[in-house]
Amino acid sequence: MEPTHIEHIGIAVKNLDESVKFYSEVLGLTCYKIEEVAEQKVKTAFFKVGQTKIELLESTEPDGPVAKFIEKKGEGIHHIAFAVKDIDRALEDAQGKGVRLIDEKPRKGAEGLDIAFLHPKSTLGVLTELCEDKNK
Ligand code: CMX
Repeated sequence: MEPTHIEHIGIAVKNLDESVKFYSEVLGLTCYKIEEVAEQKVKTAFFKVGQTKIELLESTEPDGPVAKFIEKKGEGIHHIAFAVKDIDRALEDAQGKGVRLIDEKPRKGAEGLDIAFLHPKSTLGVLTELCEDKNK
């Protein structure tokens, strides 16, 4: 699979505006984009730290994956996303090694990336995302 870097870290928050303040006013990072991903029932805010991004996630629906996560575990790290060169191959590879896939095929995520999730029950409890930037 050979990930090239951590593309982003997803952090589940209850209130996007309040959480953006912490990252901008305390850490001094710039929020360069707010984007709603309707399919995932989330509103996201992005910051860059080197080549890695921080993605804050607020649920837009009470039954969305982020709302369910916060209900069970509270606010905090929701997922880690690895950049890969060939996401189709990476998914095949993971499945071949017995990993349970959430997405059998890549789909479009925030920032126009092709993304797919691996189930946290087969990734040591950490929801793991694979991303490929096909615009590069
Ligand atoms: N990290 C670790 N464990 C998680 C988790 C997460 N982010 N989300 C859910 N789980 C765990 C739950 O705690 C639960 O564990 P237990 O059975 O031990 O209690 C188990 O997974 C099942 O959770 P659930 O609440 O019953 O939820 P579902 O099975 O309905 O869905 C999951 C879980 C991971 C398949 C679903 O949340 C999913 O498809 N996630 C991927 C999509 C997503 O998270 N999108 C939001 C971000 C999108 C973006 O970045 O743009």
